[in-house]
Amino acid sequence: MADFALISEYIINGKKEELQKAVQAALDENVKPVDILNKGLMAGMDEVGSRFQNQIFFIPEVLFAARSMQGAMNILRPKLAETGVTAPGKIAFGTVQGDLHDIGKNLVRMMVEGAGFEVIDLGYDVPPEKFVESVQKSNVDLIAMSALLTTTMPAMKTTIEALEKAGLSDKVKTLIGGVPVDQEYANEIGADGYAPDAASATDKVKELLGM
Ligand code: B1M
Repeated sequence: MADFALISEYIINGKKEELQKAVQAALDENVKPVDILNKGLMAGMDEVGSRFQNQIFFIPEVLFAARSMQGAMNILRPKLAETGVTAPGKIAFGTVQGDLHDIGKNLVRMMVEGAGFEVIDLGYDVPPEKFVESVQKSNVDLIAMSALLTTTMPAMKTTIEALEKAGLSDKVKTLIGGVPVDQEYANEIGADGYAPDAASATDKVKELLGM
């Protein structure tokens, strides 16, 4: 009998090796991969998000949890694919053009990936055309942009304009985040959403993709 509560505990406490063993043991017992994902891993990540929002957890705890989640997903992903379970959406992440800060973007990406979404990481200093290309070639559902500098915030607007120019505005949602931006700025540049931190970014992604 799979111990989903234990799997969740390992995520919450960032115990990557123990988690991988528990996930493998559950698979060996023929537990459905989708149940391991939803009842064990996701439940754990939801708790991590909630503790982060309530300031019980801070960045290091979230990073450990996210790394554990990634380790578990490396084992689980092929099994999920075999059983026809697909990710609920594809998100392209990038720190906008001119900006080299990627720690926050990586944290947000790990949390969103932990929530079961397929992610493409375009890296940092990402020009608008690379975001556009990710929609055209990889069919992403949401563009997630990060900026840490007041001087690079305008690149978010330029990216949204580039998506509009390419006729992709109806096809893809946009989410922005990072210290210098806020909801007001998101409204000003026509972004579909803004999130202040990694946990709320995951909730916002779900909301924007209609979940
Ligand atoms: Co830079 N830097 N930096 N820096 N740096 C800041 C941002 C700064 C505030 C420091 C300061 O002056 N007090 C300042 C910006 C001032 C401003 O524009 N108003 C600054 C500056 C000026 C610079 C340089 C210009 C310095 C220079 O060379 N003169 C230069 C610029 C380089 C460039 O980008 N072109 C520079 C360089 C660097 C390093 C390369 C040395 C390094 C980055 C390394 C890296 O990322 N790989 C660096 C760092 C580390 C910082 C600080 C110290 C920390 C940033 C960080 O990683 N925070 C930062 C000061 C600070 O914030 N205390 C600073 C931790 C991270 C987890 O938080 O990124 O905020 P954060 O992400 C949060 C939220 O913002 C949000 O969720 C995350 C997790 O909760 N979030 C999103 C982020 N992206 C999101 C996306 C979303 C949703 C939420 O949806 C898509």
